[in-house]
Amino acid sequence: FRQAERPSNAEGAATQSAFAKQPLQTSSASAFANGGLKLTHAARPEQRSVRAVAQKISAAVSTAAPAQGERQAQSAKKAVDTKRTVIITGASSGLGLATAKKLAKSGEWHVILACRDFLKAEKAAKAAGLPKDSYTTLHVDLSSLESVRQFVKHFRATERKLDVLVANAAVYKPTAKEPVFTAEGFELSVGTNHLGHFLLVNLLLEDLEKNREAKPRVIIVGSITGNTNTLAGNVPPKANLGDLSGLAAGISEKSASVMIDGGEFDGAKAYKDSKVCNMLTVRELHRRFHDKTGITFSSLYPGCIAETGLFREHYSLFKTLFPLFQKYVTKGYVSEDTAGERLAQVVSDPKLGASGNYWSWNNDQSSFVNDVSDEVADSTKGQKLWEVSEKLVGLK
Ligand code: LMG
Ligand code: NDP
Ligand code: PMR
Repeated sequence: FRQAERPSNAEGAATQSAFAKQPLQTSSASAFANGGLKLTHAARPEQRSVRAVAQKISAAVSTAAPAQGERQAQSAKKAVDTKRTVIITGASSGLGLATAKKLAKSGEWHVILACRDFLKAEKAAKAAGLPKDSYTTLHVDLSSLESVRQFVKHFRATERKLDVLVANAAVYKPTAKEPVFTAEGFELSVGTNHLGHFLLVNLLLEDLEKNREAKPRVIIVGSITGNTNTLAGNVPPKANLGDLSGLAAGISEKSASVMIDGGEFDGAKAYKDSKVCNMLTVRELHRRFHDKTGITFSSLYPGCIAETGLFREHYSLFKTLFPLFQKYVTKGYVSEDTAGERLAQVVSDPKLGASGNYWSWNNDQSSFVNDVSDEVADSTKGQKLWEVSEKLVGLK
C-alpha cells in the first residue's frame, strides 16, 4: 500500500525541491539590490553555477506558489546569517517537531525540517509557532534511498554549512500481520529507521567534516525498548539481531526472511531491532570517524513519549491505557516538550559534547551516560552491521 504511494511522493520531492531552490535567485538578487554583496557568498563562482541550475529548474516548474516561494526566499537569504544549522528528520510531529520548536525559538538555530509530507510539516511548523525565518522544509522519504540522495542534493543547494544532523524519524508497525516494503524492497521498519538514516548520515559526513571547527554532531535517536538490559527491553518480543543473516540476505520479499535475524515477521520486533541498529551505528560511527573528523556521535532515550504518532497503528485500547500505564505505573512518561528539550540538549549543550554516548535522563531532568545492552555494546556486531548496511544502501 505504502509502496503504491511512493511514485507520487518521489515526484513531490522533485517539485518541492525546485521550489526550495528558486529562492536562491531571489536572495542573490536582493543581495545585489541592497549592496550587501561583499558580505554574502552570493557572488562565489560555485554559487553562480548553483543559481544557474536553480534558474533552469524553476523555469521548468511553472506552478510555484508565490507565498511558498516568498517564504523559502526568506529562509534561503538566511544562508548568510550567523545561525547554526540543524537537520531534523521526521520533524512533522512528536519528538522531532518538539525539538525543532525548542531550537528554532532559541534564535540560535536554523532548522531544516526533513519530512516526507511537505504540507503536514509546514502546517505543523506554523501551528507550533516556529518563527518564519527560523526553518526550511525539505522533502525526504527515508523509505526511498533515491529520495535520501535527492535530499542531500537539495540541502547542498541551500549552501548552508551543516552543524548537526538528527536522525529522528521512525515507523512502528505493532499490529501488522504482513510486512510492507520500502522503495528498494527492504522491510519497512528497518529499511526506514535504519537503512534510510544509515545512507543519509554517510552522505552528510563530508558536509559535517568540512565544518569541523564548529564541533559538528550527529545524533541518532535510540530507545530503551532496544536495550535488553532493562525491564522495558524485556517486554516481548525482544530485540535481537542474531547473526544478521536475514539482513545480509536483503530482508526483502524475495529473501527467505524479512527479519534481521532470519526469523518470522514481527512488526514490534522489527522496530526494536531497528533501534538496536541505530544505537550500534552511533557506536560504529564514533569508532570509525570521531578522531578523524572531530564529529560528536550520540544516541539517546528521551523518555517514554507515550502519546506521539509512533503509536498511530496500535490498538485503540493500547493508545488509551499506555499513557496512563507509563504515567502512573512505570513513571517513565514524558511530554513531547520535555523530550524535545532533552534532544535539544544533545544537539546544542556543550555539556553533552562527548562522543559515542547513549544519553538518558533522571527524573530531576539531569542527563547521564547510560549503559547499553550487551548486543548494542558488541563492536564485532557493529562492524558487521556496518559492512552489510553499506552494501544494501549501495555505498560499497
Ligand atoms: C504485544 O503485546 C503486541 O501483541 C504486539 O503487537 C506488539 O505491540 C508488542 O511490544 C509490542 O506488544 C504485548 C502485550 C503483553 O501488551 C499489552 O497488550 C498490554 C498493554 C500494556 C499497556 C497497559 C497496561 C495496563 C495497565 C493499566 C494501568 C492503568 C493505570 C492507571 C493507573 C491510574 C492510577 C490512578 O505484553 C507482555 O509482555 C505480556 C505481559 C503481560 C503482563 C501484564 C502485567 C502488567 C504489569 C504492570 C501492570 C501493573 C498494573 C498495576 C496497576 C496498579 C495501578 C496503580
Ligand atoms: P512520531 O510518529 O510522532 O514521529 C515520527 C516522525 O517520523 C514523523 O514526523 C513521521 O512523519 C516521520 N517519518 C516516518 N516515516 C518516515 C519516512 N519514511 N520518511 C520521512 N519521515 C518519516 O513518533 P515519535 O516522535 O515518538 O518518534 C520519534 C523518534 O523517537 C523515533 O526515532 C522513535 O523511535 C523515538 N522514540 C520514541 C519514543 C516514544 O515513546 N514515543 C521512545 C523512544 C524513542 P509523518 O509526520 O509524515 O508521519
Ligand atoms: Mg513498555 C518499566 C518501565 C517501562 C518503560 C520505561 C517502558 C517504555 N515500558 C516499560 C514497561 C513495560 N512496557 C511493561 C511492564 C509492559 C508490559 C505490560 C510494557 C508493554 C509495552 C508495550 C505493549 N511497552 C511498550 C509497548 C509498545 O508497544 C511500545 C513499544 O514497544 O514500542 C516499540 C512500548 C514502550 N514501552 C516503553 C517505551 C518507551 C515504549 C515505546 C517506544 C519506543 O521504544 O520507541
